[in-house]
Amino acid sequence: MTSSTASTVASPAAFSAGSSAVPQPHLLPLAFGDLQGCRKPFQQLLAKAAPPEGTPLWFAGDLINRGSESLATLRDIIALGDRAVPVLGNHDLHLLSVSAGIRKSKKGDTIDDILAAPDAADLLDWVRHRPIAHFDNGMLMVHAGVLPQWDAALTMELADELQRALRAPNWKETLAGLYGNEPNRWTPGVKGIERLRLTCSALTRIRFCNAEGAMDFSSSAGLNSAPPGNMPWFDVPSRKTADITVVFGHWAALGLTLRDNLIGLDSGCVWGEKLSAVRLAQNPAERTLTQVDCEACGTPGGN
Ligand SMILES: [Mn+2]
Repeated sequence: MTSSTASTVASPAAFSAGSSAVPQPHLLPLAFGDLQGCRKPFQQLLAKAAPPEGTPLWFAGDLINRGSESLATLRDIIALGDRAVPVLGNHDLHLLSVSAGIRKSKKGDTIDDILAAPDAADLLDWVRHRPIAHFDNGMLMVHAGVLPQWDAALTMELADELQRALRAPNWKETLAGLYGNEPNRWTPGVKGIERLRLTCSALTRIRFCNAEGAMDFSSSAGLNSAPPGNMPWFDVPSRKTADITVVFGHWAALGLTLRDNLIGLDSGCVWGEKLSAVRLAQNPAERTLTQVDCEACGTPGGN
């Protein structure tokens, strides 16, 4: 699984390789935390990190919502072409659900500019066709987390089932069936919409679960707020993804979390804290962190 790319330094040719829309797979990806429509911090962070031209740019989901520039941020990501590798987060799915009449817009949502755009149908179509999980070179990226019984292969298999269902003609019916907290634990025999809902809950919503991997959604606060008998999903003993590096966002109250096999990127930009990006070297010692301060991006009082 290990390749020489972990120590590859951008060659001079990478800087003159032509269009920035052409991904250069030999370059280490640069992974961003939840943008949530915070366009200026994103642009500042991209300029500060200054990745070589063609560097794959990974996004841990929740590209939009709650920040002040959802539409412009979404357009920025789409304009990156194949360089951009986003996975879907709960806010991205919420956008699709509101557009489809499955859910109502909530106080604090900032997705109206997307829904009212003249090309809204194209934008929403782009969002709906993004992956739920991405695995490359020993790095697994999901928005929220994974269940302890899932290894990388099973995670990708389940994510693929969900993304195929969201691309099928009856996608609205699927999307409407993804909401709810049950089932909250993995059983290999779970089928149909319950299987898709479980996959969606884990990959886009999980924070805490118990030692058996039963998810508890009652707390979205920090590590000290674990419901009784629960722990962060990544601290479950014998978690089957412990031998790879899991890259995720979603958990702003957790803050930036860097371990050898874990990269938690949501450092609360939309809450006025920081936006983070990490260069995804396989060797933890070669990873580099870049951050910018965020201010006046979120709209905690609603819109
Ligand atoms: Mn989220």
